[in-house]
This record gives sequence, structure tokens and C-alpha cells, in this order.
Amino acid sequence: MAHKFSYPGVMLSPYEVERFWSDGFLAMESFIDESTVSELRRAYDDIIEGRVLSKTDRMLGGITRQVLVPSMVHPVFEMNQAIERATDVVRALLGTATASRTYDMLIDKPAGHPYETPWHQDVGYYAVPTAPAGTTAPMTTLQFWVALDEVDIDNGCMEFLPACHTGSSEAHEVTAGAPNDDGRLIAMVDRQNIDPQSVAACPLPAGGATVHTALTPHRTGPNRTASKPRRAYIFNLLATDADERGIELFMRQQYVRSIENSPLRYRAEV
Ligand SMILES: O=C(O)CCC(=O)C(=O)O
Repeated sequence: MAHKFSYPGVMLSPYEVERFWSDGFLAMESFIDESTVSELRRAYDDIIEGRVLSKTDRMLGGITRQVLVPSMVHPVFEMNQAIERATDVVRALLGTATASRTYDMLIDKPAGHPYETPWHQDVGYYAVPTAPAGTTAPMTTLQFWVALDEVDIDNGCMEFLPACHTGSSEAHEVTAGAPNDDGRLIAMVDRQNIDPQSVAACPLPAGGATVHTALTPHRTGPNRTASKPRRAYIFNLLATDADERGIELFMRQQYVRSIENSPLRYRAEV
């Protein structure tokens, strides 16, 4: 079941903060405004359609189009409303003052794109071919996935496994591409046949976004539609002034509060 929220543009509600720390992700329905969606779509298409060239335009695992660091070639990706809003979200989630972008990419699944992005934790990518099981990841870096098109399960929206982000990494393996190539595609070894009941799919309107931790298991499906694009703009923000211990305490407080406040709700929904 998806947990969706309207993002007012300034702060998250205490409930949203609690949900993020108990689930390991949050879906925000109206994250950026329509004119920003249009601006980002134009910039995205400039790169994908070859009007702006990127040296880091490649096929992830040899199968899915991925453009790394579009901010290096297009000024719109250098700063935009999505980054401003995400900075506010990081402040609200981590209780810190500043955040900066450490990574950005585009992942394109046009209509009919046949490949899934299998279940993985981002931490699995921290080493080549994969980070060993048990690798930890700081909670100071959060990943934002911004939908530039309306997305649902049919064209490859984000799907998460709630409440699986508090430990360390699981074992991953390379599923497509050369194992020692930075552009390989990886998957969690034990999580490819998951009970659909435990999955939180996150359909969103264009301009919505999700945010997750490096330990949160997630995937996207193929784009099974005949005509709907699926343009995703993805970036990481690092809370630069955060001290890890402070964040851990903050996170634990939120987590404990979420359980104290609404134990039945969580059990029913997860
Ligand atoms: O957009 C996709 O298909 C996959 C995104 C993803 O897995 C990620 O950003 O880590």
C-alpha cells in the first residue's frame, strides 16, 4: 500500500516525518509545480533526444537508458525547484540546516520498455561489483526520485519494502552488464520473489516525488504501456552539517514516537 502525502512547499508534518523513519521512504504527491515540471521535461528531452550531449549517457546493465550527472551539461539540473524543495525535506527529516547535492541522474523508461530495475538497496552500489552484505550506510544522504510523468505500476513507478531500512545491506548480485563495469545492474539476492502484499507501490502525478534512504529496498517495473513515457529525475542530497550520532538519535526518537502513537495503524498497513 502506498503512503502518499501532499507537500505544502515548506515543511513536512510530524506525521510525515514519523512515516519516513518508520517506513524508510515517503511519497509526496505535489512536490514541484507545473511550470517546474515543464522546465525539467524540456531539459530532460534535450538530453534524451540528443540536442544536449552528455558523455555519461549510457545503458544501465546494457538495457535501461541512464544519464549520469545531467547537472554537468544542462543548467536546469544545476538548480531547480525540486532541489530547493528536497533541501527543505532533508531539513525536516534530519533536523539539520544545510544539504547539498552529491549525485544526480536521469533514468528513462519509454513506452514499451521491457525491463524492470530489480529490488536493490542503493548501498549495494557502493562497491563494484556489489557492496558485501552487512555494509552500512549513513542516514545523512537521502535519494529523491522525481516523476516528470504521471506514474503507476504499469509504467514503472517506484515500489518500496517498508520498514526494512534500519539494519545494513543484504547480499546483492549483478543481474545485467559486465560485473566490473560501473554501469552494471544489481539485485538483492533473496528478494526477487516478494509477497506483493508487503510491497508499497507509489503511483504519483507528474511533479510528485519519493524520498528514501540508501538502505531502503526498492524497484521499478517495466513500462508496459503503449504510449505513456516514464521520465524520472533522481538526485541525492547530503545533510552537510549533520553529525551521524545526532541523526541516529533523531531517527530513533521519530521511530519510537511513530510506534507509540499508532501501533495498530502500522501493523495494519505494512
Ligand atoms: O527509475 C528507476 O527505474 C530506478 C530508480 C532506482 O532504483 C534508484 O534511483 O535507485
